[in-house]
Amino acid sequence: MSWPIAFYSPVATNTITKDEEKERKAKMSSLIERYKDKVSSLPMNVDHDLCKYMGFWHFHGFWYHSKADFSVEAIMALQDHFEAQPTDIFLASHPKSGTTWLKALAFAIMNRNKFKTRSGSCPTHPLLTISPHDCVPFMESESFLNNPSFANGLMHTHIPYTSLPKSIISSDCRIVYLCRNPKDVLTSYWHFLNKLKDDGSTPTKLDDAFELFSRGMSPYGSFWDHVIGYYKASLEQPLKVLFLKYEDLKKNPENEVTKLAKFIGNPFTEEEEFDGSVKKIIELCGFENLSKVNKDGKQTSKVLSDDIYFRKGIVGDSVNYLTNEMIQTLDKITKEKFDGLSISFEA
Ligand code: PAP
Repeated sequence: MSWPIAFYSPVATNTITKDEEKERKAKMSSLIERYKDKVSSLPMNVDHDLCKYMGFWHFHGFWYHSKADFSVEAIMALQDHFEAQPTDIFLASHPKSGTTWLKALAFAIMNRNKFKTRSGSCPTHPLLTISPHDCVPFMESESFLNNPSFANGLMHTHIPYTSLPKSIISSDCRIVYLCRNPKDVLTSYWHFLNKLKDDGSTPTKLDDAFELFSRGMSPYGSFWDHVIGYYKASLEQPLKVLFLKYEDLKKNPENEVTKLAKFIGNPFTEEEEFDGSVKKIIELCGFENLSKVNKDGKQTSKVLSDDIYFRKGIVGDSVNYLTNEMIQTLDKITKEKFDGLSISFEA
């Protein structure tokens, strides 16, 4: 890229500094200007600040108080300039599919030898004090900041598979995709949206969130098409793309975490399997632990308050919110979209 790609070091910061915010805004303004013509030619939904790019809906311009920069302009810039390294690991997901959990697990697996103690959890482990979002950089946003280099090659993206920068597809880097039941994704997203509206603006009605979600008008586009892109890639290139499910992680964490460690090139040794290392990582990254860390009142994430990423962390909570009609509609879309693919959800 024309500016250095540098990532956060896993160090807690209470908030974005004024200089960082200024720098972020300046870079985003220049991106918005650079891609103005390209963006203006895209189909738009003005009511929801969305535009359709390469088959998926995305926010454009400054989104949400200008703090979160994951807009279509950022994707275009990454497509033009991002250079993946063969050793990179990209964690990918549709928003609200368990990103925070996957970030914590991959970070804990990759860095486990740095924070090893004989007796169990290491008191200086970053995940005991800071957000998984500050341990694993978000490509669409943090590639545009000059932060201390954190070059362990672990990143996260919400970009659909077919819109990824070409170097990610063509290099030997690996991708781990996490998918979740769409009914729980919608439920989680609706709560998230309304938590974001802490400025007193009118809450989004569930009916409206459902309507948009079922039409594929979510940030990063249709949930189903997003999943299909990565799922098909995982079938075509199983050594490059690992496809995981939130529900499987909940049901059989040891199996899934072992699979994840092997795929990202950090398999557990026989000794580790025997001495409980896998269990310790699962415990460290569990909802109970992470939400406690992030509920102690301090904001560690540079983008949003950490609390917003932790709600219930369970499977099937959607039944408590969605109407029968909504459930039937979403089940029908899922059945039609995933027809012929082995993607299914119990709940
Ligand atoms: P993001 O895509 O915006 O980063 P993401 O982490 O994918 O968000 O979604 C948040 C969901 O993951 C929340 O689900 P819920 O609303 O249904 O409760 C959140 O509670 C859940 N979550 C966060 N951390 C964990 C974890 N360690 N284990 C299980 N679920 C988790």
